[in-house]
Amino acid sequence: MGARRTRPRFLLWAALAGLISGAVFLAAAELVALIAARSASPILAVGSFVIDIVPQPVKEFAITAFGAADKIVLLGSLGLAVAIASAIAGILQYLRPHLGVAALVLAGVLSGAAIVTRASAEALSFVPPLAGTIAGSVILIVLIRRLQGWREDVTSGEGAAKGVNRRGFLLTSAIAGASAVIAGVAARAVSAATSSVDAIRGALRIPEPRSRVTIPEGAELDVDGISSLYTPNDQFYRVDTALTVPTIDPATWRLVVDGMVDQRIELSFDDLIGRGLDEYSITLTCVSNEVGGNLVGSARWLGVPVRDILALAGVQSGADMVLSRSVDGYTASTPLASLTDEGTDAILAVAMNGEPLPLEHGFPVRMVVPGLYGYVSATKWLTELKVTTFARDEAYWTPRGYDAEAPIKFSSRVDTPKAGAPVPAGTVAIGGVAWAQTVGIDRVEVQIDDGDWQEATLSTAVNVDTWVQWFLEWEAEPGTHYVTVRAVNRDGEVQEQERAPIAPNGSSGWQRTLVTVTG
Ligand SMILES: Nc1nc2c(c(=O)[nH]1)N[C@H]1C(S)=C(S)[C@@H](COP(=O)(O)O)O[C@H]1N2
Ligand SMILES: [Mo]
Repeated sequence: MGARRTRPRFLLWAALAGLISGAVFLAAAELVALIAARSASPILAVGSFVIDIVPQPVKEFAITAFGAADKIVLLGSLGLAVAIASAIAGILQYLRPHLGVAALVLAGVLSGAAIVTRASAEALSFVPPLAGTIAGSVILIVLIRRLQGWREDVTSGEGAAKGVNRRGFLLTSAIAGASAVIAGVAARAVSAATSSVDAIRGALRIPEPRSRVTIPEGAELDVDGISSLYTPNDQFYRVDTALTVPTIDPATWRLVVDGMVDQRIELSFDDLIGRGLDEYSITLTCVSNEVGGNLVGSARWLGVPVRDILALAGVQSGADMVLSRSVDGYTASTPLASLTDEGTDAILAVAMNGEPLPLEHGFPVRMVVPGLYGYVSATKWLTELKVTTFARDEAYWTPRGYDAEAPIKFSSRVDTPKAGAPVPAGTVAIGGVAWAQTVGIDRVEVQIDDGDWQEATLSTAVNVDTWVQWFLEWEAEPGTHYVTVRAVNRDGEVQEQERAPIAPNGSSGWQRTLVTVTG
């Protein structure tokens, strides 16, 4: 075999060496992160960075196409990109010594920059990417040296019999590769399992509220296929930019109220719940909810009015906005009036449907504001309320294509029959939910094909901030039929018919479903 013909094969081995060095880089960083700085995982930091910089239409597409799996898809793509880049680094190092190491150093610097600029950065956050860079580079240098030795053995014809370099390369590759996979996976698993916040949450006892929401007779209809009045926590939609769920110990949690206030204050979790909790029933809606979509859910929350907490600090005149901030750096801009008006139940919530907030839904404290889309009001893992002005401060989504202020557009949804699920002819219940937070639903109307609008039966409203259920009995005849639904709110306004996309301030339009009735 001549030197030229062996080359492609060695390039492949070099790519493998690169891949293994990349794996060692990540595994070493994860291991060191366990000790030095839990939040400083290069792959997660780069993932979070990508989430923050991807253009708004791409993000929208990801939420629509992958739903709750969007983060897994992101991590998978990132893993693939890292694998390709590592393989290239291996080939570079083989062709031009130092070039591959330079690529790893660059990866270390870039991921290090992503880590130390995150809101959750700690003093030692630079250590894990540094450790990864060193470990990855050492392995890359050793493996490529062995590989070059192997190639010389082959081309010179000497040593080939002994095969020292070949065996050395293969053995080092196998050991380094296997150790990296085992150590990397174990470090992640340990990190997840020992984030003791799960256990702390399990042991946390939230005091009984001073008041409970009265659920009136008839608040929940007995019709198959309609969303329940309250959405179980494990079925509640989740939307956020957090690649991994922030873990906050309530014992160390602090809420800072600052900005345009008479005095900056800091509250502990006990300070907050010690003020006394009340129960609130509020339907949350995401601006990304399409007509007929499921990014909306209802819960009973225990919380403290935001206005009471703001009053402790003393809001100064001239302020018109509260910028709420999450531990992960996320921010929302809420009009001051939506928080302070006596008529609105804007709260700092600590419990959801009878248990402490689930970690994914903002444990230990989040905001919930009736009538405003989640992105401008419902900050999870809350750490700061900054009293300010719209002129001075901007929230996370504002430079990313969404309005700074965004009241919920009232809407209605068909839950049953489901589009694409044929129903037998005869009496069919058409039903769903409708919401008009802060105003209330007056009625829901249904149109079959081009027929007259018929008024649906409503459940008894718990309050104006909670969705109502609705249904209409229909004598369905065989064939295909269009079912259209619209709501009328208690101000007498009819739901907007004209379709609008979710950006910049929420979708609108009447939901129209095609129902197949079998004979
Ligand atoms: N920290 C943080 N809070 C956040 C978000 C976020 O990305 N980060 N997303 C907001 C958006 S867009 C919505 S719709 C609601 C969703 O709350 P849920 O996930 O509990 O349903 O949370 C809001 N609070
Ligand atoms: Mo949202």
